[in-house]
Amino acid sequence: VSTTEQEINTYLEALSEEAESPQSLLRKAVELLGSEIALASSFSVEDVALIHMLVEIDPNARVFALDTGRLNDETYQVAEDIRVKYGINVRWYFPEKLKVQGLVRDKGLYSFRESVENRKECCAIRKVEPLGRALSSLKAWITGQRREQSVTRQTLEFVEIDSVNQLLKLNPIAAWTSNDVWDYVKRHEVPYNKLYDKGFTSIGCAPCTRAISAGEDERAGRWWWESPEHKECGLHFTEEDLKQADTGDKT
Ligand code: ADX
Ligand code: SF4
Repeated sequence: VSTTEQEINTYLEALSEEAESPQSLLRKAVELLGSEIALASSFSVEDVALIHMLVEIDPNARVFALDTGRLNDETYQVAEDIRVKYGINVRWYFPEKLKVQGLVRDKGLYSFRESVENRKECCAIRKVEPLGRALSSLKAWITGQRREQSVTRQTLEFVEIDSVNQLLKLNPIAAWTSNDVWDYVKRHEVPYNKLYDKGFTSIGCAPCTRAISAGEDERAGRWWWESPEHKECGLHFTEEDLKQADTGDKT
């Protein structure tokens, strides 16, 4: 599907008016876009809350997930609990096997620890390229990002244009706090990743995620060896980020 600029702008306008609650935005989005919109799920607590909202609106709502090959067992477990409880078919995307084979042959299994550049290379192969394939048949995608999560997300909009991937991006719970998310999940008894009970507050790949201590930032356990302004894996880059990376400002 090729989405024209005009079409994107029309949807942007229509959806921006519906952002007073996550549910109203999702309902309008599903009504307008049907199977051309999908939720990107890492099965974080934010994503499972959104899955619960989405299936209430449309039991056939589309959900996709990127399997980097380095996820925690607890993540597969909650993905399975959610699949069974809500009867959804999750579309899993995997990285190109030749790219992964080449990377680990040339640089080993933990190259991402050696530099920000190597870490971004691993994320590019294991997450960003598969994301491109997942988005190729869509006009919009939904994420569980929140403003509170990090310095890089403070100005997040409910509805924005993803200029890198040329489609719309919806962040229905951008304004929610961590408490809002947990209240929702507990109230509706939505299955969640058991790593949260062990001090994790943000969960990505197993070797790049650790639990945090009291007082630490929510995303402090992600790529903890890097400084906060680097902590995006490329899934949520803007064109501006890509330009800065080219000129060396970001790496
Ligand atoms: S990341 O960019 O640092 O990895 P984060 O874990 O905060 O992102 O997740 C933010 C949102 O990105 C999630 O709510 C989800 O919508 C999407 N996302 C992150 N990782 C994945 C994944 N492996 N598969 C699908 N969507 C993902
Ligand atoms: Fe690779 Fe770590 Fe990025 Fe996962 S989070 S894709 S293991 S660098």
